[in-house]
Amino acid sequence: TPDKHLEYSKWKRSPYKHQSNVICSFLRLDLLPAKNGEEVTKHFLQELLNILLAYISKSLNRSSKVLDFHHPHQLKEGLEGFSLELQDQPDNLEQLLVDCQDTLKYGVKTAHPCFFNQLSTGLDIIGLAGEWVTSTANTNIFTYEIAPVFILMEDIIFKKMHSIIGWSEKEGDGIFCPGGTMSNLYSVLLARYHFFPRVKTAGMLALPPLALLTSTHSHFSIKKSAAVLGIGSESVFLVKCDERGKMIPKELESSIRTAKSKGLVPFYVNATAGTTVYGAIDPLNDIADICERFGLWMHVDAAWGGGLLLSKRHRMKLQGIDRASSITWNPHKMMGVPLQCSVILVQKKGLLQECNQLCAEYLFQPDKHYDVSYDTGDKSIQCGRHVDIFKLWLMWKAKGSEGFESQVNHCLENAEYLYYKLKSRKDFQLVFQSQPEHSNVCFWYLPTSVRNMPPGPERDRELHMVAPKIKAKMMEEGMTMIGYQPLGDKVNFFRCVFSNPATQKEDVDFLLDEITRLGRELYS
Ligand code: ABU
Repeated sequence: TPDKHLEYSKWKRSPYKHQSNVICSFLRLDLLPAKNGEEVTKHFLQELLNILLAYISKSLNRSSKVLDFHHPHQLKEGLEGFSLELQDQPDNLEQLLVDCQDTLKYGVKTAHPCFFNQLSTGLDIIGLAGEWVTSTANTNIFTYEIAPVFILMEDIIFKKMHSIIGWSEKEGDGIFCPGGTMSNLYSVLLARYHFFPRVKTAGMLALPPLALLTSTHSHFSIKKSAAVLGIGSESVFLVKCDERGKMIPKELESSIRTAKSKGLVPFYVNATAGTTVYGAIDPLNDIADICERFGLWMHVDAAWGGGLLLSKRHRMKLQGIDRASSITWNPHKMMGVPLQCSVILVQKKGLLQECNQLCAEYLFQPDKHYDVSYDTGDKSIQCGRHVDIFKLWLMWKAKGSEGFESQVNHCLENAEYLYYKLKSRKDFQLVFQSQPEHSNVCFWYLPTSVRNMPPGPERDRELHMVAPKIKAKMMEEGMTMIGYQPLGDKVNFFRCVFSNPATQKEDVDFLLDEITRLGRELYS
């Protein structure tokens, strides 16, 4: 109404939170595509941008908290006017802005330099801009018809990645998927189709009893893939690792023989380049030799380790990756691309298409007026797909390959710094003594009481409780965040990972100071 638009000019003059009586009169229906909705839309989005900018600055401010922790029941009950409940009546635009602000307030600032909890950390501003552009374009990436630029960008990025891996120009294909688990699922699906193409139409009846091999330290998604694909998680043979978490090639050979002796048909080996907890990289060339000898599909789960390929200093750790039949690589981890951004790369051209295509006639019409090989959506097991390429492409433009290289090197330097710090301390113990290959550093904090105990089950029981107790207090206070887990015969230990370019050595020092402070408070 004209009155409302008069009021809008008042709103425009000062921040929305002091003008609630004015902005309260605007609702979603005042935004575009409403007639004359441009001004309200512009103002609403500008206010949102202010909220986002304030959040980004706060996330990068070391004196602000990483999180303002509340238990699920507290958030469900509602906090200071922040209610998750939905009503029949629409809320006004001011309330929506406050909801956006509160959503960020009670979330976790994963961009904070002291957030060490996950493999995906940080917030790349160019990547964020890319995600905004992508959301504004709001298209699907199944056909060239509706995503011409994005489809070509995918093609360019795949070629870049193939060449970094060392595949020839004639080789290589790929598809973006929602996360590393899905990328790994594709690898099992493709391997099975490669050896048993009848499975696509005849299903499980076309298959002998199959076996997959992966290491005890590998990601759970390999077992999950076997379960999802009807192969069964019991058909996954877990190959023993050395004390650093690397698959032992001799053990792989013996597991293959064991599977065969049980009447199973091994067809797939997953080698991990960057295990989730230790960051271990399996001996890829040795595994490739074994796969060649036994005629098996070799997949490399480089979800975490793929980023190392961009560093001249570290890429040799992945020697042999070019021999893989398929590779998972998550740019949303080490390369710092905003979530989500994950690919499955396949050496054999055309296999993705053959394995997954169903030629839906309403989408993939063969008689379109352009080169329909660019309608890449039928390579996917999904129909609708989010555009994950643009933020990666834009970041690559902004940094160049060299920018990614220095980012990766910086993260590994932080890991090295933490490793040497821990080595010199009596109140910390490294889980394994050798320098980590990736940016994972695993360690125990040893309160004096535990340090004074002789090795044995009683000490282990005590030590097992240290990390969860410290983590609980750490989350309540909110100044930093780090993960912990048990692994094999090792009781709960901390895992620190570096993928945030904003993290500096002073943040590493702060983490150790915090663990020590909290530990002393809990165990004094
Ligand atoms: N495997 C997905 C990532 C796990 C992590 O951030 O620790």
